[in-house]
Amino acid sequence: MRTEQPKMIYLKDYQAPEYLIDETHLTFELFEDHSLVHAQLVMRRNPERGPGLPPLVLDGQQLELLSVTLADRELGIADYQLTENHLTLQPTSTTFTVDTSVRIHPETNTALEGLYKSGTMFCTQCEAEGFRKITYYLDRPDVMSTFTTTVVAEQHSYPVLLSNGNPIASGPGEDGRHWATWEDPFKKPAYLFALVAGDLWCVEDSFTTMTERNVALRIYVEPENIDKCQHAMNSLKKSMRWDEEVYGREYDLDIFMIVAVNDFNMGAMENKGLNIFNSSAVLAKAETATDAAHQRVEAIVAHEYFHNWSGNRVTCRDWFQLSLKEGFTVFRDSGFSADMNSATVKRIQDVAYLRTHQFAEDAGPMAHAVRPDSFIEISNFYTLTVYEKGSEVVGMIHTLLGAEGFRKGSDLYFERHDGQAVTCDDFIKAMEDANGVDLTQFKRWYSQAGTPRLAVSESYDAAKTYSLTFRQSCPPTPDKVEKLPFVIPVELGLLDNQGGELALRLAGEASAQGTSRVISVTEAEQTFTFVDIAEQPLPSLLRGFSAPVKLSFPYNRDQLMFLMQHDSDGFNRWDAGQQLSVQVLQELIAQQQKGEALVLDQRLVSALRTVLSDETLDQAMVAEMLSLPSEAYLTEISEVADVEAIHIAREFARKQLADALFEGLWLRYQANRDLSKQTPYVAEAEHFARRALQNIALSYLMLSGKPEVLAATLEQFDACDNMTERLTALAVLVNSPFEQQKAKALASFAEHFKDNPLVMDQWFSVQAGSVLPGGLDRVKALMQHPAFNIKNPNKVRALIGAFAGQNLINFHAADGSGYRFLADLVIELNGFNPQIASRQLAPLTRWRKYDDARQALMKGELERIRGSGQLSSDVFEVVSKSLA
Ligand code: B3K
Ligand code: ZN
Repeated sequence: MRTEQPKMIYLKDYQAPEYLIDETHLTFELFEDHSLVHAQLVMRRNPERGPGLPPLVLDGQQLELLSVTLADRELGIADYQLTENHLTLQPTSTTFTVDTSVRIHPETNTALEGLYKSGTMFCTQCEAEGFRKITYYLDRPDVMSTFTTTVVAEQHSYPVLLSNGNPIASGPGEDGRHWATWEDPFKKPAYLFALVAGDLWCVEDSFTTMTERNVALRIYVEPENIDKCQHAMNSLKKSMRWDEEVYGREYDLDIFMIVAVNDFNMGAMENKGLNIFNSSAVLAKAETATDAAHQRVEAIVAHEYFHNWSGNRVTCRDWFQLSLKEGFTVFRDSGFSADMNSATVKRIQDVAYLRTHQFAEDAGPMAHAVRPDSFIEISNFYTLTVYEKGSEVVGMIHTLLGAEGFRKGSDLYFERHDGQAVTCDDFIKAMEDANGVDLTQFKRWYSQAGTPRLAVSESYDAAKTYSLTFRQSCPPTPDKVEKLPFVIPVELGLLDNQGGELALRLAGEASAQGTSRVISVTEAEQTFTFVDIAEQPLPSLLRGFSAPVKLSFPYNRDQLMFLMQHDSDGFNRWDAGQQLSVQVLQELIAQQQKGEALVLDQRLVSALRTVLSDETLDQAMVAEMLSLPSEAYLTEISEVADVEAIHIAREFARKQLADALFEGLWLRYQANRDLSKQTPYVAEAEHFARRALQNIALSYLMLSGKPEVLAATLEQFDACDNMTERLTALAVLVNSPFEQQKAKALASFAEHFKDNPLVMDQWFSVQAGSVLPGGLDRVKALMQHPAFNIKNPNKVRALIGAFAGQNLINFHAADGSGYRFLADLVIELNGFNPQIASRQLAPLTRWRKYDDARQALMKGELERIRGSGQLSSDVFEVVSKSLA
């Protein structure tokens, strides 16, 4: 544990490195009670930093230094300085080599950063600053080197020895050991280094690239998982083809490997040629993974693969530029998923997620710009803002330049910066240069935090002109109070009273330009006037969610119903439904707060009835439209969130809808369940769609409490051939009053899947999410279950993360018991896995949203964490910013 006080690091202090590393030669000797790392670094003075030979300051943490040699001379203790975080040497010439040997302890590394053990295998996670826990190095992304890595380990336990690049040699060693050497010819920063040693099996395939090169593809897993790799392999091949077709990007090494590990702090990691994945992001087959899990595997495999260009070939200069690779790569993987499935549904899901979670982050104490100006612990900045909002920012560039212009820009970016470590400004510059545009004002999206508001008003006059006035503002965030206007691309259309689309001609234009177009709002207040508009139109604004803003327009409910039916933009049809639901739910919340009887506006019922009976609509769209805004979203849009009223109002609406739409839901349910019975499971869009509708229908139907629904649920639970149907049936039972059937289903599920940790994660999550009273006690009891293990991040996320993040009515219990529980847990996690501890803290940082009593309780728990002893820099940063 550190002894130095955590300190803030600023982007403005960036300086190029004093020294560069051209070649890195590593040898790992892996043993059960320690490992040895021998490093040879071929280095030189960075010419950019001018003459002179300043001290060489290598990063290193938790390393036991055994020897250090500089320019072939072994150094004595007086020749170097060693502190908790650094080894400092004095070079005497502009080029030299440094050799070090260190001892490390992967076998006791519970932080899962650096070299560690997951089960019986050795693996690594180096991004962002984990390599310094492996050897002394310049552990920063602008130091790029070639790597040669030799791994030596006992042959029987570790038959497979992997590292980045291509395998070049291997052979037997002494005492039952063996070795393998890998060479990665592409220069890379240390955060992309990877090593794996274990008893692994692999699924093999191959891919022929656009220039007819043959690439070996391998997915390595523990033997019991060998039957769950095919979906990831298919996803990988599709990703490789898509990146060639859509971005012109070809894979570069002879081999591409994925390894699945059970203990992993996040989803996956794009190490060059050797991606390491959380097993939850690789393994999927019908019987054990849901449709959502299949889609997540496809998206993450693609994301990590796409990083080979957006991240590895062109990397970040410093960690403030993280969104350069992450925002862009999320944008790329979203495009891929949209092409593989329903584009509209993908957009709906991404936007719902952004609006619920990223907007909450933007409104909380950890708010930061897409390119932050400062941080204490970079691990805390792998955020929804850097990833999801970063992707929206790239998406706006795409919207402004069009697909062709964007491609010209990305081609120039990759060509100009191949092999370099660059900045977000370099990305923008390539987009500008390739298109001859000026994006200076647009760049404020990278430097200003907070979610912009866009208030729109209209006026129509007899001269057939229709004006829309946009007023933008952005609330203060911890970094800045005053914000300058953003460039906000607004895609819009105008509907006539038949639902047709009007031709759009702005005043001053010679002719109309289509019926859906993008205008750029660049000023604090700006009016756009359309001419030749024969009747008062209804605007459809921010189509496809063309900018990550909170737009308001005074629609009444009838207008929203009209848009739901007629808008040519599928996303806006859904969004009109969401806005209608929000209005209706907010009315119910107000009734509940006033102690009045709850009365549901029947227009919502009739709107959803129309959707439900529309056989022409994509069933996945129907499912999305039937989903009411979540409690988390209703919280996000509240000034002060009334936990109980939100829950009661939403449950009331669900029950009313279930009763009113029973017939339609039942028909849709049965038709799809029949199809599921007749067709074996297929992981494809059309089947995801019908199961999505089948399952949301079932969850409504169960609210009726009718015996035929209970029977149908039990039938589905028992007889289905896939996890999507089984888990939905289980979740429906768990949230139902049928105690006996629930207990029986939970027990049989656990018995059947007790040896499959990923399925048991789902079993934990379903129960953690149960909104019935007594949630905290259930979670505490489940922590005693033999399948639970607090050292495993997936288990913590499945049980505690799901409870605190999604089960709002139970987590926010008025007595503060949920908060106390979470704080205790964070204090415990802080002791062995700071990254996971800091992540789990997020719900407590949202205290501003709640009533005074809850605020006091939440802050009290944050203070308790702050005073609990030695905090990791991760937890320290979040707690201190939350209390500032
Ligand atoms: N680049 C990694 C994230 C690393 C997180 C380190 N704390 C995964 C990804 O975004 O692809
Ligand atoms: Zn990424």
